[in-house]
Amino acid sequence: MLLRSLLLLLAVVAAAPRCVADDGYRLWLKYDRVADASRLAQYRAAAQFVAASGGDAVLTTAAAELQRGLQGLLGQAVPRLAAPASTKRGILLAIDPSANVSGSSASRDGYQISAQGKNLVVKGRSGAGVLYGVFALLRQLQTGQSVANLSLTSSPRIQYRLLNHWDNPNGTVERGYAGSSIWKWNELPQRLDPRYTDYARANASIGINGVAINNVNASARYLTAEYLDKVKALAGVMRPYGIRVYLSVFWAAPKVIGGLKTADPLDPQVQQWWKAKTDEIYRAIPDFGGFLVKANSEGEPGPQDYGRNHADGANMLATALGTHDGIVMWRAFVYKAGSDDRFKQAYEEFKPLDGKFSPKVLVQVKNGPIDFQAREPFHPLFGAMPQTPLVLEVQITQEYLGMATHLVYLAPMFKECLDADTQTKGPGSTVARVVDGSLDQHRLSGIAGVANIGTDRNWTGHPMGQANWYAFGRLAWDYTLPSAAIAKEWTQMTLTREPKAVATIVELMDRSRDVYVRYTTPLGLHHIMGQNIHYGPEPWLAQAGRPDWTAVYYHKADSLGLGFNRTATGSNALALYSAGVQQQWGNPTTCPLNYLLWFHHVGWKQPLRTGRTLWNELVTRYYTGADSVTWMQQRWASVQPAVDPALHADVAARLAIQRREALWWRDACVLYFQTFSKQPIPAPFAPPTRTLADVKTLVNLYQLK
Ligand code: BDP
Repeated sequence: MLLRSLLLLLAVVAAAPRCVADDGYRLWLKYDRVADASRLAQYRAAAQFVAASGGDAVLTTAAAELQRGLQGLLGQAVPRLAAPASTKRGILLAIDPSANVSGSSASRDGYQISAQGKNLVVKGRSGAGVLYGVFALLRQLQTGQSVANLSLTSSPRIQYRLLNHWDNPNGTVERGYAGSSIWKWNELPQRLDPRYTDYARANASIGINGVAINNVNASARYLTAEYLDKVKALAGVMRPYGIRVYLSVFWAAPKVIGGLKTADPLDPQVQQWWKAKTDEIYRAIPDFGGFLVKANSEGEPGPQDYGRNHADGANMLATALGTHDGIVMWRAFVYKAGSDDRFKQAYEEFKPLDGKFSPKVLVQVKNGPIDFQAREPFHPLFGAMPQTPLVLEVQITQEYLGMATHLVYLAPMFKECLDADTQTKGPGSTVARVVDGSLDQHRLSGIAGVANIGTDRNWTGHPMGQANWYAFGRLAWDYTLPSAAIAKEWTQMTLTREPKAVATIVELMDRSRDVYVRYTTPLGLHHIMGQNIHYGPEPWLAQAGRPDWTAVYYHKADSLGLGFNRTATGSNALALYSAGVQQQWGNPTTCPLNYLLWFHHVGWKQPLRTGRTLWNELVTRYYTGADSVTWMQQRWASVQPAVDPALHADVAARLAIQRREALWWRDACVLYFQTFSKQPIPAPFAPPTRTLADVKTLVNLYQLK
């Protein structure tokens, strides 16, 4: 009797849904059992087996992932068979190089999902294609879509979809806000942290197919035999997920670890060193992706140290790659001290090199001309180098966007750049079409996101930061997806399926970036953040290592007005854009207000098209921006019943910090700029209750060593 009750008790406990606080580790791949009974029945009927034949490693990953997903979502194990079972309905996985994957490109990564008789078939042009198809199918189930007569085809628009890790050998992450580096160099290659596999799965689920694992401010150490052994071990974890490993390289490595006297790209010994090193890498990692290079930028060495240019450097590495299937991504993030306008630097160095790069080289360009500010106009190099494939680099880690305390959903920002029309080949010459290669018929195309991933249990510090990792991958695959649609699928897979809560969260996410811009850098202000740490406001910063690291260099506030005159009467950086763009942005009455102070020095009392003067508009944006954080808090509070309690509390607490810091930004900027405008705070807003001196002490606190 006792035994029977005990067994009964055990059975009850085992059957009960597991009730653990959601620590965020599972990201959007939760695979919790489907709650809707009719959907569950539909899925169970359609997925009684998984059939896949062949030994392709990525196909094997796909089959295992499908089984894992189905087991969770359906609440029952689904067997894998070598061939379809005639009496049952199931899901067939197959590699078919001629699968009809639609899309603009004939990518090997494309997939097709269709009904075939009573079964569903997921075909890919390669193992990776099948894996992406499986994740697409699982996404259908996770978001509660019907699978009856399912027909989906998709192919990525961009070929190289990379995360860039700014991780250092000592475990720190440059501009990382989610703990330490996930790579445990001291343990590699003997111990493979299970987290590497979970990381690879997450990336594959959103179509990412490459990772540059180390900081662009690179250590030469990664090229030593000792470290290549470790990199090889990581590559082995990534490979079954269709992900290739890339390395950021330190330009002076031939000197530092090679014992040479020079790193001159035209020196035969240097060339030989890189060739031998590259061959050594490919012997260890046959599918090695290639090199990412930051050279002659922010103190890093480069070919200019020897009187050579970026093309000399990049082409030397391309020659070293030889017939290996790898590429060079050469960064265009360069600026020299002493220029009148940093905005123009990269353009001036790179534009003349268009046509001089070897076919294996892509030039990697940040979304905007300065440096990952909360809002930048698109980089003028997009459209200006038609003979060179350009990689778009965006920052997923929120260096200038509130790190891991501010909720800022970045898809709208990424899309703002991708959708921007360079007009270089007439209307419709968008940045996206430059990047995907279609505008200038390039064979290679790439996009890179600087990762926001660390050892925090939930990967990204801010739980909502996961959405930015997710959105980057989805947009890299298909930049036409709307931000809100991506936010919706992420929310449904990650936070809740309750429709009202989903709608609320999506709205909050989709507005969050604009809110952030309003309370930090409205109307086109930029680079007025705290020195070095890049956190909080410091618009009064006038002394730094270089003038273009101060704030006053950029906002140019004086008794007359505010903003950087980049028209012909100023630095004339506007001349770097096509005629159509110049025409619109060059005139303050037609320049979008979001870019106004990027290009114009506007009088404090100048009326804007909102009907307010510049000063009043500025104050209005700072105040309404900060108040919108209260709105975000209220919206978040309203979804409390639908979201995991621990996660809800975590986000609520971070929103409270965000509110405090939005007021910090507001007061700092309004009080500081008021010393120039000499204008009162307009009604209905109440002047800050603290003084500028009070606010300045807060900045100092954040910069305590
Ligand atoms: C800046 C970061 C710096 C990076 C640099 C880069 O502050 O840490 O090294 O970008 O992209 O925004 O190279």
